[in-house]
Amino acid sequence: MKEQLIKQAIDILNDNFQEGGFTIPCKGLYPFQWKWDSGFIAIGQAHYDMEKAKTEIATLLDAQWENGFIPHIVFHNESDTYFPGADVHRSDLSPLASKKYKSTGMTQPPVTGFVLEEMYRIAEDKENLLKYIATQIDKVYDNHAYFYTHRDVNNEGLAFIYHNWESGTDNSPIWDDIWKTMNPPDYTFERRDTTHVDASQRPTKREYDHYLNIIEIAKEHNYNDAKIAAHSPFLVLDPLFNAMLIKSNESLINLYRLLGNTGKVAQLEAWQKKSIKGFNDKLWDDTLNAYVHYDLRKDAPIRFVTSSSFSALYAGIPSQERADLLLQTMMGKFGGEELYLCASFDPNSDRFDPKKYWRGPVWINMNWILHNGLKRYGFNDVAQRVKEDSIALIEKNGFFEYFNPIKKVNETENVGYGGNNFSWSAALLIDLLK
Ligand code: 9YW
Repeated sequence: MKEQLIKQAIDILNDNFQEGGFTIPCKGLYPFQWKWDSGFIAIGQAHYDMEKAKTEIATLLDAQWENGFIPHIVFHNESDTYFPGADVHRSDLSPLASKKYKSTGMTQPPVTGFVLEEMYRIAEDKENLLKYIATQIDKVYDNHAYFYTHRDVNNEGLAFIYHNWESGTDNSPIWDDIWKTMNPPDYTFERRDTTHVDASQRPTKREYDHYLNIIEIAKEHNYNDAKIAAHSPFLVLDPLFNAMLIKSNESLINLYRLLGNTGKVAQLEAWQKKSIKGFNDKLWDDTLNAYVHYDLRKDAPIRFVTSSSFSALYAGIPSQERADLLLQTMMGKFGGEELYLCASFDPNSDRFDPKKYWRGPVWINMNWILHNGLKRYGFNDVAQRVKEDSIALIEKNGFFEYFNPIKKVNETENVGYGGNNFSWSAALLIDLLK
């Protein structure tokens, strides 16, 4: 069983690998290179073809902007199966954008630092991999410097996101109250995602109007961060995004030490200290016993529990005492026997929808983060359950993009949703099974 699943996963990744030296997340649905997908994909590739993993990350980092920014999509080709494409995003409006690649002007969770460390963990020839890391690591450092210089408006060690697509959790109910503060035009455009995937599993047209409206505002300001911070209707501190930054800081510190190149370590340690404090001070909710999102526009927390709330475990952010509380919240709300771990949104909330994208389904990349986070704090039984649930969902339904967390429904129907033969589901399953 295990060997068969790994073989299938490798076939999917090889099939999604493109000539330009990157891997698409999913045929038809997502035909370009996505930032955090590439990171997770490289972890899977590292197990069977380290050269491919190296190429994947090098290609992504090659699209870095002059200010250290790394975009969320790199448009390597002219595919028209995806909307909104390069002609909507118009990275050329920024004077700092890559001259070599068209891209978006927004980013995604900064996973690349810890991905390099994961590749090092997996590598058999560690010396050879360190040589490669030496050629890439400063670009990741520059990306972190970008976040601390241009995205930390309150100087509290936390980077803002200005678009829901930057969070990676596109249509989470977390954003619903922000949409109520906006009134975007009823844009005319042709969606492509709903030609690949059942519309009931994707965001609505009205949600897309909001997504496009924020892009238009950012474009009016030529993707200038200070202006975006002043004018974007969406300005959020996201616990997942910042946990990935903190985990990646830790990895950069470890890797620079391994390289014997410690010139940047003091700065990384200073950022790290400030970020961990900022995260615990600002994002912890004493009533919910969980980390939550924070709306910088309203200057108020967004008080819902999501799978992002638990990602802090992976970055070692909570004290053991707080981690215990977090685990209780997770098991109390998400961990019932009738559910697979881990739903993306609080299953007890009336905003929960087990079929709709980031409003409830289980995602394999989140499960991978949670599995590793739970292990870090010694919560081995729950970590094991997250792993077994991930394997069971894929075995039963296939390598889908997301899955219905309700066990009963899984017994009678196929409840893998979104794109099939999905790259990060394949890549991270390989890592979980190894
Ligand atoms: C979109 C590629 C991306 C992921 C995101 C996910 C989805 C794309 O797919 O967004 O057009 O909505 O939400 O996290 O990187 O897999």
